[in-house]
Amino acid sequence: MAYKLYGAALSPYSARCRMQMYAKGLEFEAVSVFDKLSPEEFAGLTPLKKVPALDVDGLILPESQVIAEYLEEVETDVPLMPVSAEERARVRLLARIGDLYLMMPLGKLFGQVNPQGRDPKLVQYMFGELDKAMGWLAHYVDGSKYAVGDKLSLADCALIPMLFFSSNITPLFGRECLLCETPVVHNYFTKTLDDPAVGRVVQELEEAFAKMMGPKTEPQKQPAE
Ligand SMILES: N[C@@H](CCC(=O)N[C@@H](CS)C(=O)NCC(=O)O)C(=O)O
Repeated sequence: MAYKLYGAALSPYSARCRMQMYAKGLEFEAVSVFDKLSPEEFAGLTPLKKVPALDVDGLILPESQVIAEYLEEVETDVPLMPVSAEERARVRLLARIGDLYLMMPLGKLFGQVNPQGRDPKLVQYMFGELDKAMGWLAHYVDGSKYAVGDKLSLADCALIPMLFFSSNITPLFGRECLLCETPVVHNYFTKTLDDPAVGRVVQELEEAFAKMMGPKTEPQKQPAE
């Protein structure tokens, strides 16, 4: 099958699909939607107008979770779902906690990054929601290298890009290491970077995030004349 992934470098949902496709060893063409397509062209592909969308020989599938499940069904050589029903349920639960309860406050905080015009009450509320979601993740992850069991799963594909965002956005609000405040999650995030598919995606996200933030001002070594 010929795959084309319509995505965006910084989108955690696109990163979720890339991680799965890297782990499965699937070839695909990556199309950076917001650079390459007009809004009309993208709307012609999917009325949701959201990335990612996967083109499978002309069939366009939107929604990262739907894409993930589709790929699990058709590309079975490297499965990213555990065998037992209990572990499979936990994979789905963790991805769902990420989708519903982690991404909601993160999305709102992303809109508040600029200190000018920031709404402190909204920010405080969203940090409360984020803290709750981190606590729920801590309850359900194994606390080892992978979220569930001893292999990469769809839970890792969903969560790692979201945790990358949590750890990069929150310092802009003065919470220097949000993940360190939840050691089980922090441990999981740092250990899983060893996995080649995880490491590759996190590096891509780091590059895209650095590009978005612009060049850092180097500290002055010499006193100004
Ligand atoms: N539930 C969707 C969320 C996708 C999403 O919100 N993508 C964002 C980028 S991270 C987007 O395309 N935003 C553009 C828009 O909403 O118009 C999924 O899992 O794929």
